[in-house]
This record gives sequence, structure tokens and C-alpha cells, in this order.
Amino acid sequence: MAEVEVSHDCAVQTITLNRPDKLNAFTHALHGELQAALEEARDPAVRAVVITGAGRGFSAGQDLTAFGEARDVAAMLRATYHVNVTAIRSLEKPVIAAVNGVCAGAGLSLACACDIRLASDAAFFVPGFVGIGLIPDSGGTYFIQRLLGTPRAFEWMTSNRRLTAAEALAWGLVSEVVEADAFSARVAEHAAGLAAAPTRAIALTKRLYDEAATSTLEEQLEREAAAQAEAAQTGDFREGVAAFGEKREARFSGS
Ligand code: T3D
Repeated sequence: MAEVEVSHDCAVQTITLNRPDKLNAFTHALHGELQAALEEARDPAVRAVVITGAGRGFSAGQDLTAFGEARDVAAMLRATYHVNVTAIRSLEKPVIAAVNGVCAGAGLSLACACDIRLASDAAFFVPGFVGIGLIPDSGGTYFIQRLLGTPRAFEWMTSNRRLTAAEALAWGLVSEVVEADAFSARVAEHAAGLAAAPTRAIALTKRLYDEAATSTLEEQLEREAAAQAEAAQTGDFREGVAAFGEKREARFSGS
């Protein structure tokens, strides 16, 4: 059975982590299949991506049964988690983490590397790392600090406290919590909306926010000017302005 399943619905690609018996904990095989799925998502026909989990988990992080004394941990991280986290950030389209259930350790880092997090009310969030004497890797110190701020991120990641979906919403870790029964329909609706949006402008916006984290205001204003010049060349910009003039809904094609 594949450890990652990929499906398409119009311009939405859904990537499902698929080791439900182990709460979709990461193995080497799962990493490889996720990498291939993210590569496939680069196809221009794909205009929004959803990452979710099979069963009652999103992901419980690294498969703890795969730990070994002699492993080169840093090399493993570079070859697996780093590749997939950077693939998500460099994907020129929005990536939704549809957090259907348990989200822990590097699974939490992966969710936080995505552009948007929607949570089922069955989901809960556990740092995990400190529980086994590790630091938050796979972007855990980077994304969670940006989402929550250093004091809250530090307190949470060092306490290993289980956060409910409602608490995650209150903290701004997720943007929406949906009843479990309605979750997949709401995710599909959100993803379809993004897939029908002006893809190039969204990709440029994603890149600009990533760059803003380390830019001065002057640098960022210049980046915005260059990106806007690019957006203004797109068919979607022409369509948006035409639709406004004609008092109708815009039909963006991603071109
Ligand atoms: O060297 C390196 O690899 C460095 C990289 C590290 C990256 C990391 O992600 S470190 C953090 C790893 N993750 C964890 O420490 C979380 C471990 N899991 C848990 O603490 C709990 O399972 C949860 C809080 C996530 C969920 O608890 P609960 O009670 O809802 O479920 P459960 O009964 O504990 O788990 C269900 C099954 O999944 C169970 O299997 P079984 O007994 O039914 O056959 C459990 O063993 C398995 N499972 C859960 N998490 C993992 C796992 N199996 C392997 N690895 C896991 N991480």
C-alpha cells in the first residue's frame, strides 16, 4: 500500500499521508513518496494543494520505531524533512494543511510549513520533540516562532502540552476549525476557491511574505514593485480588470 496517496479534483491536488495505523508517522518511504507528490504538484495544471492524513491522524512526526543508535540524524533531516519543507515553501501555489486529527512532532512542523492550516475539531496538536529529549526540527523553530511569537512558541514547545483545535484557533496556529463531519467538504470548498483564484498573484504574495521575514522596508518595497510589475503582465490581471468593468465575476485561469 502506498504511504502517500495523491488525487486530483480539477486544479486541486490532494496529498494524503497514508499510514493510519501509526498516525501517519514518517518513514523513509513516506518521505520519498511525499517528495514525489510535491514534485508532481509543480505541474501548472495544479493551482492549489491540500496535505492531509488518513485515519485519525494528520501525522505523529518521525516514526519512533525507526530510530537507531548509529544514525546520522543531521544527514537524515537534510535528506528528508528539509527537502519536503523547502518544496512546500518554494511551490508557486497555495498549500493547505488539512489537519484532520493528531498532529505532533515533525508532523506539526510540516503543517506549519504550509500556507494555510484548517483543523477538524477532532484535531489536537502536540510538540512531541521535547517529550523524547529532542529540539523542534523540520522548521519547528522557524515557522512556530513566526506563527506564535517567541514567548508562546518557547513555552509551548518546551512544555509538550496538548493543544485542542479550539486553543490552536485562539492562538492563531490554525485559521479555522470545522466539525469533523463537515471537514473534508469545507477543505474541498476552500481549496477550490484558491484554485480558481489568480494563481500567479498568489504565488508572488507567498514569496513576498517569506522574503519579508528578513527584509528591510526599502528592500520589501522594491520587491513588491517588481512583483506587481510581473502580476500586471498576467492574463488574470487583464481578466480581473475586465470583469470589474463588465460588473461580472472574474474567471481566472492562472495564466
Ligand atoms: O532522528 C530523527 O528522526 C529526528 C527527527 C525527529 C522528528 C520528530 O518528529 S520527533 C517527535 C516524534 N513524535 C512523537 O514523539 C509523538 C509520539 N506519539 C505520541 O506521543 C502519541 O502517539 C500522540 C500524542 C501523537 C497520540 O496519542 P494517542 O493516544 O492519540 O495515540 P497512540 O495510541 O499513542 O498511537 C496510536 C498508534 O500509533 C500506536 O500504535 P499501536 O500501539 O496501536 O500499534 C502508536 O505506537 C503509534 N504511533 C504514534 N506515534 C508514533 C507511532 N508509531 C511510530 N512513531 C510515532 N511517532
